[in-house]
Amino acid sequence: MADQLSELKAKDAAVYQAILQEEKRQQSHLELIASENWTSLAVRQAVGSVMTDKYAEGYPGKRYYGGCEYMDVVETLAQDRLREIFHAEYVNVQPHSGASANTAVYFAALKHGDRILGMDLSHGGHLTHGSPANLSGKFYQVRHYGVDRQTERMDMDSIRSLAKDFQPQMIVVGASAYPREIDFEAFYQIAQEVGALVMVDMAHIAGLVAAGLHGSPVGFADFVTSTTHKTLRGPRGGLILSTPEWGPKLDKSVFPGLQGGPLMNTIAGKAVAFGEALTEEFRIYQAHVVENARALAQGLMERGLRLVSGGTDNHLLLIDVKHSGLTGKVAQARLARVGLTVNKNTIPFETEKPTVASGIRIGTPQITTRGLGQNDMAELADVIAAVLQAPQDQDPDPYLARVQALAEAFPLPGI
Ligand code: DSN
Repeated sequence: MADQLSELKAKDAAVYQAILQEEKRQQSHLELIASENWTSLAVRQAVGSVMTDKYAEGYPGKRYYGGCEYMDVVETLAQDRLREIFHAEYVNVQPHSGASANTAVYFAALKHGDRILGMDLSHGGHLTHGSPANLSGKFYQVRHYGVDRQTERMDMDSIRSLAKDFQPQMIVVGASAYPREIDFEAFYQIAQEVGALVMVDMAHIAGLVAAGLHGSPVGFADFVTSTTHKTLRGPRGGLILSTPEWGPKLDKSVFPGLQGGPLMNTIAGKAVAFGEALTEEFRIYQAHVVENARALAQGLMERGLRLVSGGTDNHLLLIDVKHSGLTGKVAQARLARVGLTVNKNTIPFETEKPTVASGIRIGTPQITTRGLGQNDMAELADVIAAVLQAPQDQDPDPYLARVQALAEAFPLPGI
């Protein structure tokens, strides 16, 4: 990478140094943030290209600027590939982020003051699913469903009762810290019973869905949104899938409703990533993501850690570190000292502030992109369990050395 940045090095040493340091940090640490991944060099080259210089407000064939012929080429490629991956009829690749995609759907389908039913943030939901801190919680009346206290899984009967009582205009499905498979068909049936629309935000699991390793929401939702940079392994951004009748409203809601010029360099990167997602190699990669998550979960539980819901069906696990006498904040800091990057996370029926939290969330997408396999999960589980269960004054160096050995054995591809 340093070779490719010679101009930046000469012109802006401060930014160059920060990029180089970040690259070194990513190389030397194992990134276990469940929502992160490592894009291919081809994706990063598209994102870093001259496509960033062009205004292209509008959509392919209907732009407000001249000179958009190659913008149309990349956006059409991104759209066609996205349609093929998820078998969707309507697609929009312009949302700058998952939050923008969700907001665009709300603006297309709801009126100010309508009712939405979404998953509670502390049970694994997302800010844009009706948190009072987010626009979705300010513009709409919100009620939240959570997981069952015993099973720590979604209980469809209690969600049905809640929906019948609240009569939402929209049910929002999807999560950012839920380790179990989501039953989209059951949500769709509930929505049919109460006359609600369904929006599935599949940001975390989009790569698994693309690979057929998690049930698809397409066919069981009026709208499907996602980010492009998590399991899907594309550049940072968002997307929307829907049915053709919603197309005109969604197009207008994204542009000019919510955004101006699309980020055409990012859309070029999305096109490349969507092309990658159509390959057999990608399907095998996703299978390894899930296998690694299961192996890591198993290894951690065997070493005495408590996992929310007792395991995982997808790419992430949620560890209840309160059970080991820690807070999420302390656990995150301890793991950082040995080169493991995780995030503190609230767990169902949380008793701490979100800035402290009782859990940590761990995901396998990025380490799987590096090539770590199931055998390495035993080593990783051993280090994580030892660091979380050791006394406060433990010496981190032996564990740091073990993490560094793994990081060196599996360098990030494409640097
Ligand atoms: N912030 C993302 C995550 O970490 O899951 C969700 O948007």
